[in-house]
Amino acid sequence: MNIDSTNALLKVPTGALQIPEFPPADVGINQRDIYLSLVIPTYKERGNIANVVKILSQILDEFIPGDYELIVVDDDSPDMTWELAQSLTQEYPQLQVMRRQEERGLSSAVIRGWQAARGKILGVIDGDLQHPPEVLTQLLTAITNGADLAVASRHVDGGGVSSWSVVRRFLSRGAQVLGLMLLPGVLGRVSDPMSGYFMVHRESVAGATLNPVGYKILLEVIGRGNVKSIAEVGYVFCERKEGESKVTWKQYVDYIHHLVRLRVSTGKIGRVRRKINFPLDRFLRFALVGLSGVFVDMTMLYLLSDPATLALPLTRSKIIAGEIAILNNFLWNDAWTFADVSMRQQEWHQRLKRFLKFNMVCLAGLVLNVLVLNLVFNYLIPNRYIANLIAIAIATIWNFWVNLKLSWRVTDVK
Ligand SMILES: Nc1nc2c(ncn2[C@@H]2O[C@H](COP(=O)(O)OP(=O)(O)O)[C@@H](O)[C@H]2O)c(=O)[nH]1
Ligand SMILES: [Mg+2]
Repeated sequence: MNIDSTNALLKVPTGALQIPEFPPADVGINQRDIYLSLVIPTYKERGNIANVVKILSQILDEFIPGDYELIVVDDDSPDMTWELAQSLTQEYPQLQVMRRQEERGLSSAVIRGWQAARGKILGVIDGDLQHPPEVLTQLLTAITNGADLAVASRHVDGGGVSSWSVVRRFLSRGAQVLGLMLLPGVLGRVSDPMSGYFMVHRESVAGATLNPVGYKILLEVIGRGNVKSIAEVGYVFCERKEGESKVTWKQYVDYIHHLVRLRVSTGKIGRVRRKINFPLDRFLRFALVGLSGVFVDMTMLYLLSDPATLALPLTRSKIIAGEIAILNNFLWNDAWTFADVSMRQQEWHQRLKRFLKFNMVCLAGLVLNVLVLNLVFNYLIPNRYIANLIAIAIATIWNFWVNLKLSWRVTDVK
């Protein structure tokens, strides 16, 4: 009998990046719960993947035979890593492969893999053999001994980096110090918060919506999960033999973005934010667009009314300049601040309607601006610049709030 034992590709989970409390019913080759699900995120690891699967399988077959699965999550690598990995599933039935075509990025790849996992323990290891596979058994032992989270660390006894340049060592440590200042409650709990090699109990992360940017998934797990006890195991970050690192400057920028986002959404600030439920990200984008409008307005005013240029009358120039600034702001807000909403209503008449509403709201905002300026200046603070700042702030909030409720609102309800 010729049974094809190749696993089908795993379906890519969609929606929020949230780990379910129990394994989803429709995953994988067999429905039985298992102990460990180890995710291997890959991008262009064709030269490594076969070796990685072979070594990991050897170790785990010996340590927890039949009680684990390997999940390769490949972001549609141009070198077809996913295809090669898929061809290995005949020989390694505990291996499953997910090919992502819609999403990208290391952290979300790991979470998508965990979402499809059957294991009680969720783990991650790089697919390039820089994480020494033999440390797996120590991590598993630490978990069995009661840790919620076991992290392979370069900065405890037995740990280190083998071939990093001075620059990369410096950046890595700098990133850690910055993180410690911004998020001591998260980064202070482990010696190597940048580690991408760890295992965690499903129940410690289930239910939390993870929201990572870039590379540092462990920060999310500690910051948003419910991790009580942490164990660390030293390891030496090995040299890469095949393929190349995908770390670029973007990862450092992403990292800072990630820290700030975690800072704002967890802890005290996060609790207050959730209570008042204010869309801060959106507001900041709106305010930034508003600032760009000031420059447009100023430039237009100069071009139209300055004696050195067109020398039109001031009021007429200001009306035109103001209107162009409003148009500028509308276009940016439509394409960026409220992109999620406008994407669902792209027809021209819908756009025009939004623009007209935006225009009206901004004009009303201008009236409000003048009113507040007069009130504050005459009755509260007799300093015209401070009064103006307050007036601008109030008008901006007004503009934002009314536009949020009125202009960028999904009106086509099915
Ligand atoms: N799925 C997926 N994997 C990625 C992505 N970027 C990196 N990886 C994988 O994540 C692991 C670590 O990446 P690497 O570039 O080696 O980082 P470094 O070891 O810190 O230099 C490797 O297995 C990569 O193939 C990505 O965008 N998507
Ligand atoms: Mg690597």
